[in-house]
Amino acid sequence: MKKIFLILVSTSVIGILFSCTKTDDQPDVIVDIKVSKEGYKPDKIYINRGDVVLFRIKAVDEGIGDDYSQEYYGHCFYILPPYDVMVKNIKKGETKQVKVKMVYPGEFIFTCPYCSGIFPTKGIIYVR
Ligand SMILES: [Cu+2]
Repeated sequence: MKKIFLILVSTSVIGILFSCTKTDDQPDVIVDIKVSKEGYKPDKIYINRGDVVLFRIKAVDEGIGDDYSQEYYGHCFYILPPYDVMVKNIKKGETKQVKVKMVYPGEFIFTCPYCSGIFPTKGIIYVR
């Protein structure tokens, strides 16, 4: 009996540790974001905790470059931990999407790791 309990507890702990906030659930909200060298529009996003959000990120310029033979090109959309959600290499004119269950309350920065050192590609998601 004790053993079964321990197994149950440990598997659920592992489940929590490795649970990803990315999801295949139906979205509650759709958020369209444009990214360019001028930053993200919008750069402030307000979400209700627990909502499944479909982020659709469109790059309106070439970001760090349009040489698609390179490992890094275009823009990114990265929500910092604990979300830790990354959408890489969005080409000019392209829209990429990701669905995230917003389980953690607070303020979370999203950014483009490629170009945020040069351009103001940074924003905040408020989850409450
Ligand atoms: Cu960028």
